Amino acid sequence: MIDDIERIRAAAPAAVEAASSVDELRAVEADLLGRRGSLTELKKGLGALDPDARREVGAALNLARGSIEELVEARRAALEGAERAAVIAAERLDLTERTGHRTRGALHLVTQTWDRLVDVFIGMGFTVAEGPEVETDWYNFEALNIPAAHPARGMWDTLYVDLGDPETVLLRTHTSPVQIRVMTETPPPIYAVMPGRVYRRDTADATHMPVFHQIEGLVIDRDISFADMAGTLEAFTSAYFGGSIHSRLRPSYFPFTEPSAEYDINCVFCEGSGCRTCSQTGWLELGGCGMVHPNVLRNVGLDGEEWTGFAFGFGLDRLALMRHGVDDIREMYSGDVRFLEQFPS
Ligand code: FA5
Repeated sequence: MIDDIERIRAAAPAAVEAASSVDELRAVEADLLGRRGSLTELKKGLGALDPDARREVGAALNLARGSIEELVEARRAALEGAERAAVIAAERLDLTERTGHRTRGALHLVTQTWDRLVDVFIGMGFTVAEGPEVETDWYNFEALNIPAAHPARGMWDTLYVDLGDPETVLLRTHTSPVQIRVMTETPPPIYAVMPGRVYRRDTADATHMPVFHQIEGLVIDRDISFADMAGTLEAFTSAYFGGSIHSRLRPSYFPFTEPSAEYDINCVFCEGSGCRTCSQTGWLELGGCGMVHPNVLRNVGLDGEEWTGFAFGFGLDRLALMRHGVDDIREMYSGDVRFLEQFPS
């Protein structure tokens, strides 16, 4: 029996070393030390021995068990360490993948544009107001002289919210409802800009997003004329784009302004000489504007004989594209670090 014990002990290191995973090691351990293992089987023969031999064989069995247990424990620690290291390596996130990574983040281009626009208008004497993104039909349409079933509602593909009566609560399609809120809450004179996020059922393409931003402007005072609006927009254009870019107004239609116009600026890509982006016209359309319609003044309880004013609404994302020469609005929302890094502050 002593020989058998010695044979098992001598073979154990190679068997333990050959186990290449914790599971395999568990099987080897069971073969050697388990309830049906080879050492346990030998132990069952102890009862048949005389007392001296039993003592001698028993001591040899205990020694062999002790040394095999040590081997198994050492191998288990090594295998567990290797398996943990493999998991860590497989799940490793390489945060240093991009060279020249910055230690500090920056505001998104839209936020930077928002702040810059607000700064320009504050410099021109305007205040800043904001309104809710979930609006009622009254603020987004009715009060702006767009009654239910009016064909002009087709100008804005609307996303309705499942609240109250059908088609009474919606995601605002423009920032113009904030005009109504400002006029009902603040007595004139009013000189305010209203930046914000808006929603339309538009398909994303190079110049459109279903969620985008506008900045609304509203002036209500005595003796305000169309010339005041044209002058204000031209002053804004040079302050925001620099002196080489100018604006023009083209006749247009909005139910809440009369007369209405489209606000264009010289194409910033070709500076007016004509290119693919501006369809060879030399001009880029940025928004709408006009004199506040008498019906709108009436809807908010203002006397149209005493007060007149103008309003405008520009695509804020488009202003950002124009100012920075970006030719696809979707780039701004891709979250691609290579794009974002170009606008550090
Ligand atoms: C309006 O939304 C009017 N509320 C503007 C206005 C305000 C007119 C006050 C008169 C007085 P319009 O739908 O044209 O108008 O949108 C204004 C600008 O928002 C567009 O010129 C464009 O620059 C931008 N815009 C419109 N749709 C999108 C879109 N899907 N993605 C990005 N920008 C857009």
